[in-house]
Amino acid sequence: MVSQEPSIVPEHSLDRDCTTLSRHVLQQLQSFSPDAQDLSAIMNRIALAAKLIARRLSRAGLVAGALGFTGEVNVQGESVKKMDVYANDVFISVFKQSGLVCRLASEEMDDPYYIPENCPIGRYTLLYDPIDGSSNVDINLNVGSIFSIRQQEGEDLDGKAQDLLQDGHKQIAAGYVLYGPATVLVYSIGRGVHSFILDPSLGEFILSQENIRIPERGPVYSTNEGNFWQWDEAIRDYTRYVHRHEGYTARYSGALVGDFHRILLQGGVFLYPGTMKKPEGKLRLLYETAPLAFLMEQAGGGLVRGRKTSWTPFPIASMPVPP
Ligand code: AHM
Ligand code: MG
Repeated sequence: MVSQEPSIVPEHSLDRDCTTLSRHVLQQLQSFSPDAQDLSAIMNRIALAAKLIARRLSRAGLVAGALGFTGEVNVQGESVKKMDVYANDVFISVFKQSGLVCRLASEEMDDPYYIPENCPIGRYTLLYDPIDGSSNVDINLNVGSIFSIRQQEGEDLDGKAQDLLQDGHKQIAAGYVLYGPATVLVYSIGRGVHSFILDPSLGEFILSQENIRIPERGPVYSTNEGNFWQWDEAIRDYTRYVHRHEGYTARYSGALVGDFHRILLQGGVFLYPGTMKKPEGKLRLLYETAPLAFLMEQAGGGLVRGRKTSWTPFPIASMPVPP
């Protein structure tokens, strides 16, 4: 019998309405108010930064001076890579032209970067990790960018941006970009978590999944077990438990965004407990943990700071703990 099915499937099937990121933000806010337009424009700028970084990453091995270290050490005490600097500058330059963001603070800068000409109109601050998982850059493995948007509180007259040291619930939006086989942008403005895929032929992020919910259970635990003997006993017990029971598997890429993305979609837990060198853990609250926690809570998961102060906050979801 001859099949009646069409033999050619259109590249963008017509039952898909190709929702772009900026349109989605406006739909979410159900408004064309100035605030909604601002947020939509900010997301658009983040998308532009993501496209520029994705383009650089895709050719980095062919471009002189794109890979390797700069020889500098950043405020976190870590060696800076050339891609860290490039990506950091990309975010600054796309927001310089935006008129919307007055301050940017990033993992790679000692102090916040002010754009004075934007400050009278743009009361938003962007916090970001320009390249998360930098150790993966030189070997063409997945990396990410993480971002968080906060509204400026107070006048910040001393230029110290103290208002940023506030509760993560004050974030008005957060998200990340995963540079993998596809470039994926995941964001939330406090109304669910949504993911977009960059279609390079269109140069647009197109909606791929709306209202993502983390599965209630998942097999993956994601942590750097090379630090096992530096952890608190309670964390070691937890790890022994998953070793001894069936149904769990370890996955760790060395780039938080990639590991988090897997857990968001498939369930599981990510841990970065404190170590001897970093008793508070390695993850940075403003640029990494708070934005990802915002997303995780929006997706129905949770996070735990731990019972001891030496544990870093880490997103946790859907894994049973030892009895
Ligand atoms: P980075 O943003 O400076 O690259 O550091 C953060 C990264 C996370 O992406 C990842 O989870 C962790 O550091 C990996 O650290 P380690 O190599 O100690 O396992
Ligand atoms: Mg990082």
